[in-house]
Amino acid sequence: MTENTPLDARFSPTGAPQEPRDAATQQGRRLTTAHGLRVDETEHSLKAGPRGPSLLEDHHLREKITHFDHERIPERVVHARGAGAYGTFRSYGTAASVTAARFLAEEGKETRVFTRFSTVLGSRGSADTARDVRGFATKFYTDEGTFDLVGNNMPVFFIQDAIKFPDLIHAGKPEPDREIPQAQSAHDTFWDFVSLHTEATHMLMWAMSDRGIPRSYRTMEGFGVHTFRLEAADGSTSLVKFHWKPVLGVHSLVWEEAQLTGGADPDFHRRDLADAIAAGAYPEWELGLQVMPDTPDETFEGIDLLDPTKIVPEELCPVQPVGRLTLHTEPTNYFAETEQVAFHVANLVPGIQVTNDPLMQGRLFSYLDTQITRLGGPNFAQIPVNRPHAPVDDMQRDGMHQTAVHEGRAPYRPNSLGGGCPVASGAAGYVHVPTPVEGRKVREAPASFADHYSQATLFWASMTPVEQAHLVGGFTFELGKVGEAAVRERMVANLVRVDRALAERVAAGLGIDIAEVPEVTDDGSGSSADVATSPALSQVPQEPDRIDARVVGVLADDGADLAGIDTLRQALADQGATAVVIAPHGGEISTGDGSTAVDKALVTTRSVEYDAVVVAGGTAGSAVATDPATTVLLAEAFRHGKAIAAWGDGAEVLRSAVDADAPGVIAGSGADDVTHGLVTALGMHRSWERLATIAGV
Ligand code: HDE
Repeated sequence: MTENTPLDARFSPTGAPQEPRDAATQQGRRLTTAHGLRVDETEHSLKAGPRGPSLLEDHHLREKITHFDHERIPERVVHARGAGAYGTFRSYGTAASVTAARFLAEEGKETRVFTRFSTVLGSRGSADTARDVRGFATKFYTDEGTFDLVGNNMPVFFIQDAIKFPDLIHAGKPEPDREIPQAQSAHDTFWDFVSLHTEATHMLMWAMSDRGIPRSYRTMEGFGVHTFRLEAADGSTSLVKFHWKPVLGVHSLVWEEAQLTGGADPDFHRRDLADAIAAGAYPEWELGLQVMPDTPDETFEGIDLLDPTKIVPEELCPVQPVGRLTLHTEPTNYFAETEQVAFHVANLVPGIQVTNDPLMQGRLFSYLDTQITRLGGPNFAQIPVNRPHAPVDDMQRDGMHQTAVHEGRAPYRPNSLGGGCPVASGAAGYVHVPTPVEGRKVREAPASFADHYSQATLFWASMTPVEQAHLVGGFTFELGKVGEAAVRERMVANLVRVDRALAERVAAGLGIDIAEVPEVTDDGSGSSADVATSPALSQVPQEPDRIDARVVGVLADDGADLAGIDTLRQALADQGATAVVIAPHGGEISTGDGSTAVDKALVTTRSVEYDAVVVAGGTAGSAVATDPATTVLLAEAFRHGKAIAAWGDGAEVLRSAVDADAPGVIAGSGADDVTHGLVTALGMHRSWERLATIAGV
């Protein structure tokens, strides 16, 4: 096939089948243009000399270059970097008592979805593993219209009021004079803003914790953040928070690993999602609801449910599962689908309503508004990925990129010329729950929004010592990149309000004398500290999770125990995980009577691509044992708390690089002896004991 094949083979503007190509045509690289004209590029280049057509006269050239000139569209103003997939949501039917939305209420109901995950700050080409919040947006193509759940992987947000969003993003994006740094919050303007803006403190705890660097989209929780109002078929209402719980557990990278991955594989999360789906290890989440009574003050246990900087601890209101999401189909074309998908918080179906959360209210305006620029006009809902799967019958007409050919002559209502059609659905359609309103309309935050610290303290207190050490590391790294001493000190002063030990440890790392840090006066009244700790906030697993599509690097060389490698490969495959053979050279490694393919040459790989590393037996004294890249690979995997194993004389290779007696390091005489321990260790995600020792806690 020539490079031009896709044009002929796939693009037929009239929908007519393309003529088969004969050998002569292929040699001549004949193309069909968008207008159906044919051009022979070889002829063209021969003729386009001084005596041929002038370049502007050549309409084939103009058409091709003109289209190329317009191939880019604006990237998203936030959440520009992302990856998505199609899937199916299957309802358990358990939500019928709280919502009339059929895709949730009917047991066993299956609804097609598209989900897009994203980072917030980076440009479209930035690295996946930057420390950042992750977007988790799902479009449910329900029978009753499209419902978009446009959430994040953290349950709270930096601000309580939409009007501050441009300030937050201006502070977080690359600084405008030199446009650096890319895709990160570790710079002066971000910390200047958030240190002056104490309502961000709780969210900062999440962002600086391991939640800011997920291992995979597949191992992230998702949250609707705002409180929604659900309405049941009988008209009763409740206040509800949405949660996505990953079936594989919640797991993160460690910070050094995330940074290295940004260089070694900037597409790490995108690749992981696509690889998992391609391998049939379909990512899955349970959708759950926290259901709270719809009281006039819209609070629950003293927590203002309209304050998006507050969680409702799961210990106070358990998350009840209502259905399961399975992502099983990769998009065919990144641009057409993942780039052009347009989510909107106001895409709602009967049974799901918004609340007066002042952050959510601003979002109801922003999404449609930004998409009119990004997607070039008001008709982007006609793009295939955005099209509702329910029938649409409205009076919206014309506009840029209109692809529908509307019939009739009466696109207005009321009409008699169109027989009164379409008929407004009235009570059978989407009806806003009537809510009483009283009082004075003023631009100010309610008193209940003034507590900026108690849940930040709750978060800190709920972490294990290792997770606390990672949090200290996150703050210290980011503030260490801040040039302005006053900003660093102001932030440390805010952290004193969260927890003195946290502030002291960050201050020590920054070389700040905590005694010199000015006292912060509390701008908050009251506290919504409802529980002392919320164990649900910790990510350390209580028991091993599933290891679907986890990747294990197997260091081997010519002469290695190939039968052992096969045993390991099979044991991992049985659990849905993959073994990747790493050797000093590409091609194959062989041993007497057999050989096996090398998946990665040492020079092309780095430890961060593996969840665990194993040294095969039969490698002592071989090139893989003496290659400095092996030592680096093992040392990194060790520092990052990953499971490490070796069998036979592979243990010698291991011992020369790391402390083979440390927790999470497994050795045995044959491959059989290490597989069980390896799978269990992978399920725990890290050796938390080793990480604790490394962190000195
Ligand atoms: Fe967004 N947000 N946002 N946001 N947001 C966008 O919409 C905005 C907020 C979230 O994969 C934009 O089409 C405002 C919270 C996700 O395409 C824009 C405010 C949460 C995505 C926008 C917020 C989110 C976006 C940019 C404060 C979690 C990516 C492009 C009032 C609950 C969706 C676009 C995708 C994208 C505005 C705050 C989640 C500009 C004004 C809180 C997951 O409209």
